[in-house]
Amino acid sequence: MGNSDAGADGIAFVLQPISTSVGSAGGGLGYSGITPAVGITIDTWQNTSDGDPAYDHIAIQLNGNLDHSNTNSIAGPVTALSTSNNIEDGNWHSFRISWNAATKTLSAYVDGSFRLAGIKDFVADVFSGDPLVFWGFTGSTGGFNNLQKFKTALNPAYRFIPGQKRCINESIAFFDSTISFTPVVKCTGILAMAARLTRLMRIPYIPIRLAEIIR
Ligand SMILES: [Ca+2]
Ligand SMILES: [Ca+2]
Repeated sequence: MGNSDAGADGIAFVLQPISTSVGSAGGGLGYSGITPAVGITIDTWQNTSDGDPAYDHIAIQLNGNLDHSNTNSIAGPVTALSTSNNIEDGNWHSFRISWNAATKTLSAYVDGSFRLAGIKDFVADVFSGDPLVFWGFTGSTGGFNNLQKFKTALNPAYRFIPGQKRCINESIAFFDSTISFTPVVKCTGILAMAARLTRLMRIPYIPIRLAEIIR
């Protein structure tokens, strides 16, 4: 999230059905205005107009609406880190999202600590019954900024055959170079394939099925 406590603005993990949607204005984390959508926001700048607390916070917010005081606010805000009010410390932080399709519970963990959960039938209530949506991250900065980055736990890679100089009509060896804090317990079918293609083609969103439990 950068290394300046005076920086801004934050990022959002976003589920949404239209892969080309983009957000607006710095305080919107690149998520503002994207609808329908489910977002887990990590916000490092206090916008009083959104009801932001002074500390760096995490929340679950629907339909690109960053205001914590209306019905699009599902959970939070709480501190993004369980141990500090500041997440802009120059360190990588693990971010785990879990969707339990049976209990309709979306949970978020940072650095291994549970932060918050929201219970809602997102497929029915947000996506009009469509279980196939895209995931990705948005982010923004404004007059105050930070270098905000994310990397995925799923890490496909490829290698050329020794001496190979081109890929047209020649094969490329793909392999899984994923490093995870715990075993990746469910990554099959469309998610696994799309993750590989996404990584290689630099597509910002890949499709997943909300019926699956993400770990
Ligand atoms: Ca903010
Ligand atoms: Ca901060």
